[in-house]
Amino acid sequence: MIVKTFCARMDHGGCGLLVHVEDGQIVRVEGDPESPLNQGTICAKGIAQVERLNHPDRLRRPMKRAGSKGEGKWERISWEEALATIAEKIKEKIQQGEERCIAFAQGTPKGLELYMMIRLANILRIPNMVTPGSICHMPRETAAMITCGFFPVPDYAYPPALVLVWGSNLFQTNEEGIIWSQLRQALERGAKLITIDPRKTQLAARAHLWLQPKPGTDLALALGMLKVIVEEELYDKEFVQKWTVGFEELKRHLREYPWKRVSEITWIPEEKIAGAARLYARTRPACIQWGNALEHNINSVQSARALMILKAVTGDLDSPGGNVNRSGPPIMRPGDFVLSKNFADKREKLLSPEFRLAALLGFTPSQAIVKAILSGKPYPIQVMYIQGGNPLLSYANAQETFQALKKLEFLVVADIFLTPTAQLADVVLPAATNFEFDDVGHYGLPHGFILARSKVVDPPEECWPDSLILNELGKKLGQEKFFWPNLRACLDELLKPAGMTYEDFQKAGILKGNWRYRSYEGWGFNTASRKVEIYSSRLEEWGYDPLPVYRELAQFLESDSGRTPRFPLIFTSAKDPNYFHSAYRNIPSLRKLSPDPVVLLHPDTAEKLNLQEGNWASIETPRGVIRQKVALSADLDPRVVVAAYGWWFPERRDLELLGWKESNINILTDNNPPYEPAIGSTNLRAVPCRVFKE
Ligand SMILES: Nc1nc2c(c(=O)[nH]1)N[C@H]1C(S)=C(S)[C@@H](COP(=O)(O)OP(=O)(O)OC[C@H]3O[C@@H](n4cnc5c(=O)[nH]c(N)nc54)[C@H](O)[C@@H]3O)O[C@H]1N2
Ligand SMILES: Nc1nc2c(c(=O)[nH]1)N[C@H]1C(S)=C(S)[C@@H](COP(=O)(O)OP(=O)(O)OC[C@H]3O[C@@H](n4cnc5c(=O)[nH]c(N)nc54)[C@H](O)[C@@H]3O)O[C@H]1N2
Ligand code: SF4
Ligand SMILES: [Mo]
Repeated sequence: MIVKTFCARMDHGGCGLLVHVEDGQIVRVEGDPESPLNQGTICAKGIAQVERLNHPDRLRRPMKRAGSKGEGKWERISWEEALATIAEKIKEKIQQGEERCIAFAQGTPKGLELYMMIRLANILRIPNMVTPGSICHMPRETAAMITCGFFPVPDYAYPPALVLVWGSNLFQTNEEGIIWSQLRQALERGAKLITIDPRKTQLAARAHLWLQPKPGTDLALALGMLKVIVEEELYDKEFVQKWTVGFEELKRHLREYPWKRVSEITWIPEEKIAGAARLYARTRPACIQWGNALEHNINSVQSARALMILKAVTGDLDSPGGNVNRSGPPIMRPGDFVLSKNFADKREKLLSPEFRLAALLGFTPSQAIVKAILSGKPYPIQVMYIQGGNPLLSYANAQETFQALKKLEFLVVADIFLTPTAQLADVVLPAATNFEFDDVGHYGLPHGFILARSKVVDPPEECWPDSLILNELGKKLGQEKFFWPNLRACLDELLKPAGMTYEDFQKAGILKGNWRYRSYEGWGFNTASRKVEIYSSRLEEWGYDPLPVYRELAQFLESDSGRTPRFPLIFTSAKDPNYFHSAYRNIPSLRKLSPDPVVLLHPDTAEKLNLQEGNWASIETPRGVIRQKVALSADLDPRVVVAAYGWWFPERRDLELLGWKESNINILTDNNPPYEPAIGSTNLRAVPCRVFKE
């Protein structure tokens, strides 16, 4: 039997797949040639899903801790007991009037389960919902909303005449479900390419112009490019005049970014900055493909704002081949699904209301939770439920995260494997995963469509979909009226406003909204001024910079006051093409492709450090030391190293929590202030470090 569905959980998903089933087991997965997003392409991770689903180490039944935390002793329990235990803990806090001491946490959102979790939290008036939002997508999304009232996606199909790829490795990450082959097709149809990346990625290698910035200086570069475009009058005068506010203020602001200063900050020659700005502004239509790298420092929101301004002044915002507004299908809105009205005063109750953009979206940055667990301030967090996340590997400052998770009174983790984080839990729940239940892909994403991620096989043994776990937990907590008899009923309700059932949706596969260009022409933009707000009065009102101001990242300066810096190199990172964050190191075919955590060094740097390809090197910051295996790349700036992210060793049962701290990049990162002031991003990249031979 062959079932059509969509890929998920190996990145943000989106490829249409043909899943081959024999005797109730998935035996093979291939790309669906009829799917418009990928047209038959598939990647190594997509193929490897078969190994993941049938993996011998999968969690298959609920368990509770038998020994001390992290000791690795477990006792099998029934779902009845698991749910009753969790409900009891939650009820206890609610009865004490301390529901704020509970936190729900989600890793990368995967599907409907995120919204189900927020729904349950809102019903129970649990304020803190931790997500990677402050360092993933939300800086871009909020910057876009504030500037023009929608999240602009690249219009590859038109196609653009130029694509500016900025801090994105789209060919290997398919960031936010924009499948790489869409960009490749635009390039094949003649689009010019500018890439901004410290690494020579596949995209950089084929770019007309590759700019190699000092990591963490993107905002300065964007301001430098804007200065060229404004001074040389390369912008779309009519659009700027008619549809923007704050252009004159921007002009004045840019005086503070003379080319020379920008060049010194970014390490990019002045002429190259000007060349990129001219090529970008003169080639119309152009779109920007921005990536996650922009969000991994304390300038995250303002960097995204600067890129929004670049999109706007060229006049390509929401026009064909630019970055467009894709309205979604008329299904239940996420805000309604999560019952945000039931907890209207949530913002005031958050741990960190000072991050106003995070509060607006209703999430709590991870460091705020970690600090509250450890310090009890502004109030303690004692109970935590983590779903589909591995904070020991993904949160900044892993040592502190470890201390915090250990200190919790009660920790529940739902995962498909016994990760280092799950090993610290009191109760572990075996999640079913994609292909094992019906789900909606791209729900809540701004791409203007949703995908029917149909179930293909039953989950193994006692694995349950996350959404079902929460649905049943909700009922156990006496909230029957907010939950459903089964997940299909929930999905039908979600689709009802579109006049269809989940079954109808499955037949359609993809459900799009009503897409049109320049939708602002009727009502204007969805901002207070009805224009694109180059100067943001909203940010000003909140006490933030109304125009993007570049700030030095200033990390670990206290330990580098001597004449020869102790931490002379800078590390940055990128996602591994063959894994999803910290997951799937236990999948044989993927491990063969990326066997070790690899740190990339320039050959001259390696020589000075007496390191050779294949040696194990130590990487150190004031937060800690890790080890990774050296590979050389002459394309790197000698002052920069690229470290691997997400590493633990599922096979190393001899190491504490399966080697959670051996090679984990977040042992090196910091979670202390300063933070990005509006959303709470921490510096995960551009971190000063020292590298030495083991
Ligand atoms: N230093 C540094 N830190 C980073 C980043 C970085 O680039 N550098 N990237 C950041 C970004 S962008 C993000 S989004 C976060 C990601 O942070 P996390 O989401 O915490 O990272 P993952 O390793 O993907 O953890 C997801 C877990 O979900 C499990 N899982 C898979 N499918 C399912 C399922 O269906 N149900 C359940 N319950 N579990 C499932 C996997 O086994 C895995 O253990 O990390 C951030 N941290
Ligand atoms: N294979 C794979 N795919 C994934 C994921 C995964 O873990 N693995 N994770 C998913 C998630 S949650 C996310 S958020 C996306 C992220 O996907 P992307 O947006 O592509 O992000 P990254 O791969 O983290 O980094 C992108 C590029 O930024 C470069 N870079 C590093 N530092 C800087 C810098 O300071 N400035 C600039 N301009 N560039 C820099 C890196 O070299 C890299 O090539 O990928 C998604 N897809
Ligand atoms: S590119 Fe992403 S969505 Fe497509 S098959 Fe690979 S992992 Fe799945
Ligand atoms: Mo992410």
